[in-house]
Amino acid sequence: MTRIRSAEFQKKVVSADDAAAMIHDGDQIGFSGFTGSGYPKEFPGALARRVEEAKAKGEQLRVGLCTGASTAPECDGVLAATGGVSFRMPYQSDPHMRKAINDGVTDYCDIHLSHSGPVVRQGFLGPLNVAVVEVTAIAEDGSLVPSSSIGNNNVYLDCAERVILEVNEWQSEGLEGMHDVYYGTELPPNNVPIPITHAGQRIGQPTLRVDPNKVVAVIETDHEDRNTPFKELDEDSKTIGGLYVDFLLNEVKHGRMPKNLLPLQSGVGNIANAVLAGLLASDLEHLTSYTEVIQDGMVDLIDAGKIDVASATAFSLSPEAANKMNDNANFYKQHIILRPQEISNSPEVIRRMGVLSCNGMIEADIYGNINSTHVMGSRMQNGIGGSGDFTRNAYISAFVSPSTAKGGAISCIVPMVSHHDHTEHDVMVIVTEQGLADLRGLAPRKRAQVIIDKCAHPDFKPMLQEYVERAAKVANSAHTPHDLTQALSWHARMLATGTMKV
Ligand code: 0RQ
Repeated sequence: MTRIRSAEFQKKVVSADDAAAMIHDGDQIGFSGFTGSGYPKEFPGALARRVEEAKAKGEQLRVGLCTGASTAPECDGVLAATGGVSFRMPYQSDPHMRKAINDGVTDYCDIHLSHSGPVVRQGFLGPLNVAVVEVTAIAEDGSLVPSSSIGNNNVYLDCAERVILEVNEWQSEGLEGMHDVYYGTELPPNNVPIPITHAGQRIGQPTLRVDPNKVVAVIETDHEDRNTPFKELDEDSKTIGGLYVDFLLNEVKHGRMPKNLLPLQSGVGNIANAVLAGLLASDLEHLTSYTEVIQDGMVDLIDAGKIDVASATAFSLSPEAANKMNDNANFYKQHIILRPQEISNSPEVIRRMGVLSCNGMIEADIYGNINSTHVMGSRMQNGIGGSGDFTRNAYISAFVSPSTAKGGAISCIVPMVSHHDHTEHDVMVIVTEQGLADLRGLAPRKRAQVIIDKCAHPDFKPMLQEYVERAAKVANSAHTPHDLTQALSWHARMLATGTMKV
């Protein structure tokens, strides 16, 4: 295969089944993969078959599954469906994996993406037995050309005792040169500043390193990334996108930001994509992005000449945009840099550059606390992902969501969030299709009124208003008034009255 340009690695080519046979019960495995791109395509299915065979014989084969972020049905899905995943970190969005986590079959360690590489390096998760990493090619000197995501691959390749590579011919060879892999991070006390001051700055090398002696298997494949299509933008998403862009333009007008804004971070999903569509419709130019994922809206902005450079760790593209990327990778690599996630999500770099963060949420409370992860406080949806890395360190941190969920049955604005991911101290702006609440400089009681007035759905405003007034009386207008009997029972009461149908 021409993609394996090193004779030493050509000798290690085996089938996925043979590679899966090298896995032992209890192995902790570091997989490549981030938001549906760059995950191994053949190995997980082969390992899932082995788990099923072991179960049929009454034996146990269970492994830990560490990644960059979410993968795809062919990776998270097939493995979780067997019940063979004992541990998962740091972000997932697969229905089988979600079920395994919520059924208590899989222990899920939901940590910030910027922490996920370092905790492995620091040894906090024990030894990493195996790394399974997809690459675009293996160069003559044995260095690895990364594929459509980098994620934690640099860490897993460095730390694993054994390495299995998947060389994927579907990935464009034009990706070579798009990546910037930084090997300057050290553990405290030897860590030094990450020298990035501009989204377009390259500070590392285009390839990943691996000790060839650790490579026990190389698998060949020609399989596309998951590439979920985006939904057609609905009116609410367009309204939210428009409100956020108007807010940014107003910041420029008041001299709080340059004309080309500051580097943009955009979360995953359809609303985040709608925000990017709002930017496309604006007159803004020479924008930059320092984010985690490049989604369709970002590619459109590059095509329109509106974004000069976008830095991320992965693609998360529709099938059409993925094909366009593959066909034109040589063009896009002039505008896109993919980095390890400990760099794309580095709090230090995000704070230094003044990144503008914009992420989705499950619910916000009237004081500005955000729940990004748990439906009804208990059921894990996806995970915190990179939202905390960006929110805590952003120049302006925003959350976007429709004001209601489940066809209008649930208010996404509540008296007290049922799970805390981002506290009121970190959240500056909340946007729903009803309006935008700018919380900067506001004390809690003022924040409550602004959030109810601007963001709550009219169906739920009276209940929330009544709550605020009752809380003020019960708590004698204390700093952050709550009536705990009402606040803590809000979700349960909604369920009981049938207003919520979760
Ligand atoms: O459930 O699929 O069963 O219908 O939650 O909601 O509306 O599809 O929203 O795709 O925009 O995701 C916070 C999950 C939003 C996402 C979250 C139910 C709703 C639906 C999903 P169904 P939608 P989105 C960078 C940043 C954390 C990670 C992050 C996320 C399901 O944005 O994972 O930001 N964020 N990373 O019906 C009960 C409510 C609800 C509710 C929604 N109030 N109560 N159910 N739902 N609101 C990227 C990375 O980190 C990789």
